[in-house]
Amino acid sequence: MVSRRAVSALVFTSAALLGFASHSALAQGAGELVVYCSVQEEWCRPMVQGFERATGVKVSMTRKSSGETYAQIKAEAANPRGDIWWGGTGDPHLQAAEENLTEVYKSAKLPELLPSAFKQAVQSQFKTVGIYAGALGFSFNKEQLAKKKLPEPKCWADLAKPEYKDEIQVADPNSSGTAYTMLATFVQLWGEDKAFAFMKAMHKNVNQYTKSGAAPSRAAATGETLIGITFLHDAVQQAVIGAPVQIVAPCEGTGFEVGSMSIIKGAKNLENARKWYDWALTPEAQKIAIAAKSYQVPSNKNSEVPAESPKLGEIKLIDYDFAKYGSSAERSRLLKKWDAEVRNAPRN
Ligand code: S7P
Repeated sequence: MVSRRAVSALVFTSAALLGFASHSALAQGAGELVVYCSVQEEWCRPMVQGFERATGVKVSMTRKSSGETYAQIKAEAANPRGDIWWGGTGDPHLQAAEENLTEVYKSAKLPELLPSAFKQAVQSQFKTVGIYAGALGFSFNKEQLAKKKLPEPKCWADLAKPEYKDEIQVADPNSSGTAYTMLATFVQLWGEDKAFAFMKAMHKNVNQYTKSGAAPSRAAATGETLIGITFLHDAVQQAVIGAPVQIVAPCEGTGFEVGSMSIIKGAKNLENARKWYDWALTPEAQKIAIAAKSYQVPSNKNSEVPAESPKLGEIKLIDYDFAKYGSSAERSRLLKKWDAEVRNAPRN
């Protein structure tokens, strides 16, 4: 037989344990954040450290390319694991917004943003927002070019010429936001038929479709490939560290990205996701890019623009239609068509 004293001691201990458990669960809930980061790892890490220092929140971060992160958020929709998706090209963020995979949030920081970043928020009914911008282009290794006695490529059209056989690297637009920006840029520059004919011709010159969008600029820097198609700021990063690369804003004009951020629908740490969102739009947080050698143009009007950033005002930019090319139907259709007609086309 169990005594009354033993029973009440048991009840007290269980209550205390329960109280402790729920307290630590609460403390955990108040103190954590899961970030899906789609810029380069070198920038993701100091952002995490900066936020942890500023707020005391414990962050776990995973780095993946834009298209991959979009696919992961979609796959996890029934049981979201991430809280905030920070960085990566705007099109897949817009697609996620349309598919209701991300949360509405109107940060008090919105009035401080450049028009293109604010427009991204309005366009998505405040489910995403611009955090930086950058133009697309390519870079080539000057030493390799001289060694191979090849002419300098200056235009997109040059990249389909037979003299550059096996000399070009670009990412796969399924995984990479950069490469999807390229695909959508060609369609907007020339119309769909001509764009696909061009990509099929250029396919013969592509030595590798990488997973990550910035990888081809690193490969051009080391001479692993002659030409790498990337955002210009990714090529600048290589030039700044002394790589023998020439950076080209193509003569026909080019597309650009509004790199974006979204809170994931069903985020378990919603308050901390909002904290990150507000903080990431401040000039203090955006300045972290400079130390990380990331030369996008930051979205807060008061942020310092790195001296190394490509001057977007001096580049011939197309009027990129983010609403159309970030729409679920169009992005899915174009990727499917690219797989069927370009990726699997013969290379000889
Ligand atoms: O390196 C920075 C950057 O170019 O990477 C992002 C990019 O989408 C991530 O790489 P993927 O192309 O592999 O998706 C850009 O948003 C960003 O400017």
